[in-house]
Amino acid sequence: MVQTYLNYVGGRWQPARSGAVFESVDPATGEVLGVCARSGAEDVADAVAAAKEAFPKWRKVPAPRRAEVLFRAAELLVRRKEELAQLMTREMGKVLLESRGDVQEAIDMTYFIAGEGRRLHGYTTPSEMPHKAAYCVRQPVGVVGVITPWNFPLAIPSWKIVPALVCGNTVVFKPAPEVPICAVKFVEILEEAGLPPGVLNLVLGGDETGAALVDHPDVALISFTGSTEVGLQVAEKCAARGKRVSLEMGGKNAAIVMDDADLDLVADALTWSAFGTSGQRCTACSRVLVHPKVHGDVADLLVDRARRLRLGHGLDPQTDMGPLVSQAQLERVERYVRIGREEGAAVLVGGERAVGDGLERGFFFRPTVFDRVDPRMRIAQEEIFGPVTDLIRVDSLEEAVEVVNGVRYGLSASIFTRDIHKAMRAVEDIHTGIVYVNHGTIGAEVHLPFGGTKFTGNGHREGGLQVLEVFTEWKSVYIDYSGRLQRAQIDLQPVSLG
Ligand code: UN1
Repeated sequence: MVQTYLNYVGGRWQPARSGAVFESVDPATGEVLGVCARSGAEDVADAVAAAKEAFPKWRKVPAPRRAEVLFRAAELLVRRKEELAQLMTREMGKVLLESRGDVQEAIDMTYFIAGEGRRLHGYTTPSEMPHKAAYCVRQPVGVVGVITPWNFPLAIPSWKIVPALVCGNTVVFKPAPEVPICAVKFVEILEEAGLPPGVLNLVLGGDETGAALVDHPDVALISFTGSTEVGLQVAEKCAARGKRVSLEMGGKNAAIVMDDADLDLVADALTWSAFGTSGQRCTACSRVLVHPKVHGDVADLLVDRARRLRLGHGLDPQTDMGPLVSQAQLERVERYVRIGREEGAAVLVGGERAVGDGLERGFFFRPTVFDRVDPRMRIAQEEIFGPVTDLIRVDSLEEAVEVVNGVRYGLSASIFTRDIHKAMRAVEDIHTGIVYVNHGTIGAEVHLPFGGTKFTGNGHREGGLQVLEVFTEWKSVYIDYSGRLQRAQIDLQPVSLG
C-alpha cells in the first residue's frame, strides 16, 4: 500500500483541490515511495492566504518565544535523525552517511538560528540633535515563499525556513518534486514542535506550483535555491512584481593543485568533492587545475579512486556512490559527456551509465574524469551537476587563479599547497563566496555565510548571521523628547560648552 502525502495549509493536511497527484520514486530502484498532492495555483492561493492571516499574530510573538518552538524542532530532528536519513537516501539517492550529514546540517542550522531569538540585534546610535534617541530594529518581511532543490532535502529548507520563522515571517514552502516526503517530515516536525497553524504551509508540486508562488501578490519575498536558468526567471518575475528575492544558483567550482601539494590528501579530498552526492552539489568540484609537474600523478590517483568507488543503493553500507536523482538528471550528464568528447576532451574513466547487478533499474552514472580539458570548453564552463570532473593544466598560480575566475559562477574554490604564500595569494585573488585551503570544495558550515559571486547568486548569503539580512527589513526609530521642533540637518546648534 503506497502512502499518500498531502499539503499542509492553515494547520490542516489536505489534498490538492483538483485531486491531482504525482509520485515520489526511489532513484536507485524506481520503487514508488509515495503519492503526493500536485498543487495548482488555487492551492498556492489557499496556502498564501493562511500565511497572510497568521502573520500579524506570529510577528507579535516575542522572538525568544518563537525560538523555543525551533529549539524543540531541533531536538526532534536529533531524535529522528536516523529515520530521516534513511528516508532521504531512499527518496533522493545519496548514501546514508551523507544523508545523516544532511540531517545534521539541518540540526546545526536550527540550533544556531534559534539562538538568534535572543539576539536579533539592532543598534542604538546618537542622534545629531540633543534630547533625541535613535535606534534601529529588525522587522519581518511578511509572507515568504521558499523554493528548494532536491539535493539537500532537509538542510536547504532549514537554511531558509528556520531563519524566516525566527525573524517573525510566515512561510509557504514549495520543495522540489523529487523529495516531497522529506519535506512533509520536516513540516511535521515543526508542527509537532508547536508552530501555530498558518505560520508554515506546505504546497507539494512541480514548476507550475513554484510559478504560482512567485506570481502571488501577497508573497513579499522569494527565497530560491536551484539552477541559474530558473533563478534568473524567478528574479525577473520578482522584479516586475516588486518582490524581494534571494537566489542561490549554480557553481563551477575548481580546486587548484600546486606541485608541492600532498597528493594523498588531494586524492581523498577531490574524490569526495567531485563524486560525493554523485556530484550533485552546487559546491561539487568539477574542475581540477593541475600543475604540469603533478598532472600525471593526480590523474592516476583520481582515476584509481573513481574506479574503486562502489555504486549501489545508498542504504547498502558497501555503497560509496548512489544514483543520480532522476532520468532527467541522467540525460543531462550523458549530454555533457557527449559534448566533452565532441570538444576533444579525453575520458580517462567512466563516461557512461552504470549497468549490471541491477544498477540499470536506477539512474546510475559512472564517476567520470575528463583530461585535456581547455578552460574555454563547455564542460569547463557550464554546471553539469553530476559525477564528472575535468583536469585542466595550469602552469602557474597566476594562470590557475585566472582559470578559477574565468567562469560565470563564483561559489567555492580551493587550493592545495604547502606554501603559505601561494595559499594566501589564492585566497586573496579568487573571486568566489567560499575558499578552502588544503580541503576540497564542499563542506561549508552553517555559521558562516554561504553563497557566491556573479551568476551564483544575487548578493545575498544564507547561513551565518548574514541570513538575517534576507529575512528582515530595518526600521529606524527616532524619539524626540526635547519638547520642540528640531529639524535634522537644519537646526544645527553650535558646539559650545558655555
Ligand atoms: C548545495 O550543494 O546546494 O558545502 C549545498 C556543502 C554543503 C552544502 C551544499 N554543506 O557542500
